[in-house]
Amino acid sequence: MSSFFSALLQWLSGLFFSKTAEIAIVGLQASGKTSFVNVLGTGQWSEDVVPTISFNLRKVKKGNVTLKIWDVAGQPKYRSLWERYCNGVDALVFVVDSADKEKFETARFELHQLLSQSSLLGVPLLVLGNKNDIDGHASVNELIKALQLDKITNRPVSCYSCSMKSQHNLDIVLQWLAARSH
Ligand SMILES: Nc1nc2c(ncn2[C@@H]2O[C@H](COP(=O)(O)OP(=O)(O)OP(=O)(O)O)[C@@H](O)[C@H]2O)c(=O)[nH]1
Ligand SMILES: [Mg+2]
Repeated sequence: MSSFFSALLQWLSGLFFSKTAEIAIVGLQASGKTSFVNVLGTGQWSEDVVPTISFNLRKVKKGNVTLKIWDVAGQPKYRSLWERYCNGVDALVFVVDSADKEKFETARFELHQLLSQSSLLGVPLLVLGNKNDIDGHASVNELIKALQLDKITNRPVSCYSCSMKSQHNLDIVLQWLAARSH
């Protein structure tokens, strides 16, 4: 009976009290990080996006969940900033252009470099293989292998194939992010 009441209380509090998740989005330049935040915020795809300088902070409200999102620039000169913006977040999102296989090795290096920071120990990781609307894109299994995601053992890791352009799989991505809220 007590578990029934605690489940009921949890359900009611979900209805009336808002929850927040703080998320940092990183990844190489042109992988689609800002496009992702734009699609989440507006529900609309737009080609009209410029390379990020340093970072953008955006708040996106979905139901009773507010996502506070650090959209960090991916060009090489900004990558040393990633750890600073990832510090203290509820989840890390690493976006990869799954159609640009030549960049996988650099993406793998930068991802593992970031995760080796002791300040980020245990923070859940979501890897998004973006641009799956493009022919020849890598599958989830190919991404797991190329980015050596199976070697990450010190945190929960998920990987989805998606497209900001066609909005494919964004519903499960949003569910994953909302589940990090508290
Ligand atoms: N085909 C396709 N193109 C996409 C998709 N998502 C983003 N793009 C394009 O990829 C390019 C880069 O997108 P951005 O969102 O600016 O990439 P970013 O990761 O924020 O780049 P930086 O801010 O430089 O780190 C743009 O021309 C987008 O229109 C997608 O799902 N499919
Ligand atoms: Mg950007």
